Amino acid sequence: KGDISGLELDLLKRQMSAVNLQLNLLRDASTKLKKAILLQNGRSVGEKLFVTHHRELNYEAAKVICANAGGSIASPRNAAENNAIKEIIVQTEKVAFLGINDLRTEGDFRYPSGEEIGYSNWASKEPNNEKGIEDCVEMPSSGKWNDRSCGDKRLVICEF
Ligand code: GMH
Ligand code: CA
Repeated sequence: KGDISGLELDLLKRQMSAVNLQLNLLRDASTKLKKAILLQNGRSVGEKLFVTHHRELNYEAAKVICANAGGSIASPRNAAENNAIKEIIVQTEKVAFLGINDLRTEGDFRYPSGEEIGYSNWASKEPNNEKGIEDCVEMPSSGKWNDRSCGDKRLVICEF
């Protein structure tokens, strides 16, 4: 009792190689899917995948679209992620919304989760909260951020 018999060891080995085979098939399938998605709709950076829905919607609608798809609105956490989003914007020739906003407290920009932002890439003189109604953030082809009204319609880019 406690020792593994030769038969049990044999069974375990066969099970391990079956699992390895399935793992390889899964890896191949996921690599293929990723290539197909990236071709027209997105960019990958590190573990993150940024994918556009190709439509322009207000912030709330964009948030719902991304959440329903199992993701969230694109929120760059570093220069590499910012650049990946910028590339989608250049490719689609549209201006996108980021998930970052100061809806809760004016001037205190946060991720949709409520966490404080640890990276920013504001255009010069931004955020300016023009007319006192700019609580969302848009990214044009420069990759630089501008605060903008959440009611405006911008390209939806989600992150997964
Ligand atoms: C003002 C000016 C512009 C700036 C816009 C923008 C609106 O109109 O300061 O230069 O681009 O605001 O911040 O969101
Ligand atoms: Ca602004």
